[in-house]
Amino acid sequence: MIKQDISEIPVNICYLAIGSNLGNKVQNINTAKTLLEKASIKILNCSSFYLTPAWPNEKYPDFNNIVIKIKTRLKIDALFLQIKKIEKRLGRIKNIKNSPRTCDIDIIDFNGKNMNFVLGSHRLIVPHPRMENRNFVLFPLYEIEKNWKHPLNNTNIIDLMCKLSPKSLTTIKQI
Ligand code: PH2
Ligand code: MG
Ligand code: MG
Repeated sequence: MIKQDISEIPVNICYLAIGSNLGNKVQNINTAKTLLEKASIKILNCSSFYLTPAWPNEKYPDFNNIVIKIKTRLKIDALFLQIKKIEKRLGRIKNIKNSPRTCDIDIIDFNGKNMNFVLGSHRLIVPHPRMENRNFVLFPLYEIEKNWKHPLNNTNIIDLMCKLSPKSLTTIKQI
């Protein structure tokens, strides 16, 4: 068998949103970053932390959220499996939808592609289908990638931010 030279495997550029609203939120997010780096995922850029009310149930603890830009030779399915492993290691348990979680890592954009497929018990849709309405994704993404455009319709990130509700614009705090 001929071994494939690593340099022949294409590099993927991807944006991930990481959130935590349970336990030591900052530490959870930092641990997630360390574990991603250990899994052959290079972090190219990282936003500041943003504090946002839990969506849709504001009675839950506030979230800390960040967005990172990564480079990896992992294909999207392998990346997704790594993400699920890391969420598990951080103590995430499968729970009621949108209930508090120690760590949630979402693939926002993978090579600017549109993808929609089933992986085990998950349906993976990229770009993330609800990102346009989420201040906690758009603000940190804008901080690290001012020229980012939505892969489906080419809308630039400032235009997406302008469409957020007035409340979404005022309840997010950069920390
Ligand atoms: N993630 C959710 C549901 N609600 N709200 C905020 N503010 N931040 C999140 O990361 C978040 C959420 C589902 O993963
Ligand atoms: Mg999420
Ligand atoms: Mg998720």
